[in-house]
Amino acid sequence: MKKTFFLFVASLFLTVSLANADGKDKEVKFKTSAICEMCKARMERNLGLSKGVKASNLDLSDKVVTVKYNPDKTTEAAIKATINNTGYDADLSPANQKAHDKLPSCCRKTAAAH
Ligand SMILES: [Cu+2]
Repeated sequence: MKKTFFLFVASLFLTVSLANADGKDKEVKFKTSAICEMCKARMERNLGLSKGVKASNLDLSDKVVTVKYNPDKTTEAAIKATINNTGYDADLSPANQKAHDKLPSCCRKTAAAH
């Protein structure tokens, strides 16, 4: 009985330390309307400048951006808004039209892949 209890406590400690292993950062992925390297640079730059975002990487092969963030400082909704305000869709949340229309024509949603 004592041994079982010890194992239980030990596993509890292990779980807690594993959960803290990579700090409190969270990761989220959004499907975006990005098209080219310029889109990638633009989106990653704006995400990098926004509060609470630790890192971001846009994969142009599937247009999914992966964002690492501090949940104490920002939210998934705020990150989505940053992407939308940069001119791109994020999942079902549409791009800010004004920001989208300011993008070079090759980066707009109507542009063909290049
Ligand atoms: Cu582009």
